Amino acid sequence: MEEEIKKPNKEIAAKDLTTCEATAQMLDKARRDGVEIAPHRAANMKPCPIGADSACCKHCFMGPCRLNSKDPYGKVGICGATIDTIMARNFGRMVAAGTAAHTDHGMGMLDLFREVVKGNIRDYKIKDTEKLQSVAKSIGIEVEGRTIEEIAMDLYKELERTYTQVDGEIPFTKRVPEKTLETWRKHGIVPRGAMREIMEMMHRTAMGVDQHYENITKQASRTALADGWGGSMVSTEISDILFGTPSPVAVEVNMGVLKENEVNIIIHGHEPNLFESMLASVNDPMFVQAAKDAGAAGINLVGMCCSGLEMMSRHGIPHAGNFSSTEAILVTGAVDAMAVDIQCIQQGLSKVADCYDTPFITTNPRCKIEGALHVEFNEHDPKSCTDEIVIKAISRFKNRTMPIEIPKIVNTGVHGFSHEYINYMLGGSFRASYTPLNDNIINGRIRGVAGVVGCTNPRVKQDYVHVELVRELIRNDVLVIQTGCSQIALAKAGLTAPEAAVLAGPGLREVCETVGMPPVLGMGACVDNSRILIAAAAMVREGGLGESIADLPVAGAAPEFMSEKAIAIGHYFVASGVFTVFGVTFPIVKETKFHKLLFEGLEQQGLGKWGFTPDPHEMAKMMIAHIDKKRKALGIDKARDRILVDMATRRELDAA
Ligand code: MSK
Repeated sequence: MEEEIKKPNKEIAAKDLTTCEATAQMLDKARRDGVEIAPHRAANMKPCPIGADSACCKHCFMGPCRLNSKDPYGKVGICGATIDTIMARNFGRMVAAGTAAHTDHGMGMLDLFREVVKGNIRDYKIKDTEKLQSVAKSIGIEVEGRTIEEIAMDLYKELERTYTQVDGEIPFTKRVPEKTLETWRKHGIVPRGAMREIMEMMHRTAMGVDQHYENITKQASRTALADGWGGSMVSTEISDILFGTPSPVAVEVNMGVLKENEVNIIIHGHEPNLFESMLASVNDPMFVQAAKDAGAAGINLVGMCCSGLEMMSRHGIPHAGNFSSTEAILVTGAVDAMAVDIQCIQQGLSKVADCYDTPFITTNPRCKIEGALHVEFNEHDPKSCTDEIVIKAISRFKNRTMPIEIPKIVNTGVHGFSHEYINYMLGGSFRASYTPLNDNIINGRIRGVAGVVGCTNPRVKQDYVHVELVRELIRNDVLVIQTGCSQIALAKAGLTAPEAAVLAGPGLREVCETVGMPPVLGMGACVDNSRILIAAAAMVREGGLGESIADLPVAGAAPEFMSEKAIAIGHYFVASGVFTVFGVTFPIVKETKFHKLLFEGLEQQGLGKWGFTPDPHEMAKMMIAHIDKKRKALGIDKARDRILVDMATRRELDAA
């Protein structure tokens, strides 16, 4: 799909690289300052067309072998591997890498949980005991008459199986709708343990092992499910138990959250523990006084990317921007320290930070960057790291030499719609349930639900595809749920505010105005896509919308994806039964058997399927058509026709 990728052009104007005005302002400033950031690099780097199509193999050194995507069956690799084998192996390894990232993150959270429960770590504690009990109950752990510590230790032991189990089914398969689970069992794709699935995926894709694209894809599905219903879900649930389950909170988003007269500290990455401890350090009266002594009005802690999403949802901490703005924000000259942990940390940050005298600090032993200062974060003594970050930031503030230019743009929206809160919001505290959501889907006010998630990618205009797609979906009465950098794109566009209900179609607008919710519900970080799976399972359990996730009138999209993690997420949604559309590009050659399998065959097996288009309007059309197809299969398409007639009639009456 090479032709879809933007061709390099050194002269691309900032407004053509991003729809984020603040980032555009900083792109212009960076050019004036002679500093290069990712969108500039992207404009000067033509993607390898064979790699973009996944038509090359470098799994052994008889090659690397390059096949011709214009004539995919015209040649094979030196070992005889066909285009289908090569693409399926590459795809499987992307899924394994993405799954490894989420499961390693989740295992880190579980390690922390174990040490907290054992009393070996005292800086954190179990904050949400109600959630602890409900998660334990959901996987069959007895909670009645037992202490929190007893339940927590049992939960730890049970969830550890998510990673280490060598045979059997991972614990959260108990949450999967029965018919979906039956389909997985039939195809032999129920995950055993994440480590085993990732290991087997890597083995099977080594030279001379699995050379049937269908069999490789099966293992890719099993591996991806070990992420969505395993590593990612454990991460979300344990983070909620330790740090609190999010509930709606008004949050300021965009670069205007930086304050010229305060010490600005940015935390970027994915794990919530570093950020939670930063919060404690910046509120330490000793540091507040030190900042004042340095001439600052205070210390301003803000988040970016998914670390930021974790903290905005739980604490209302301001969020400065998504992935494609992480270098650009340093160009403001106002960042007194940027500390990072893991994932989506661009190496280029180190050089840009250096240009603006900003301390750039890595904190995690799994992520060191040449040129960055490393201050290791250790949960047994978290403050020694976070205090040092604050000291460095105050010192930089005191010695600021760089001219400061902060884009004066701030958008306010409501975020923090956890599965638990949606349940409560719709059903009320006495009858918390998904019944009103299902009823409104059945009666047609809400046409369906779309998960719009994922990264931004400098190969396309930042935020544009996310925002256009979501506008089109809500205009067509599709309720949108969000995570990751996409959520920040929509927050900057003002669509996460309840007032955005006016942009929705008549049915969705009515529901939003009745409940007081925005038409776009932000659910958290990219690891929190597991909340969407839990919500989908709850919709099936509630009844009236079929028996499996594949029956639901729902669809998913990652319109500007860039990460292997996104491929893993996309594939666990597909394997769970969801039609999932990606933008930018897709690592596959059309008119091949592997393409047919991903884009059609998996659906025929009772799973979901992949879709691709870089165009947001086409993407919306594909998703809505799929939702309508599912409505028809459920026999609820007529209800929606009636709603539309009702509204037209109502409008005529209004006009009369
Ligand atoms: S941070 S994986 S750019 S969503 Fe989770 Fe954003 Fe994508 Fe990274």
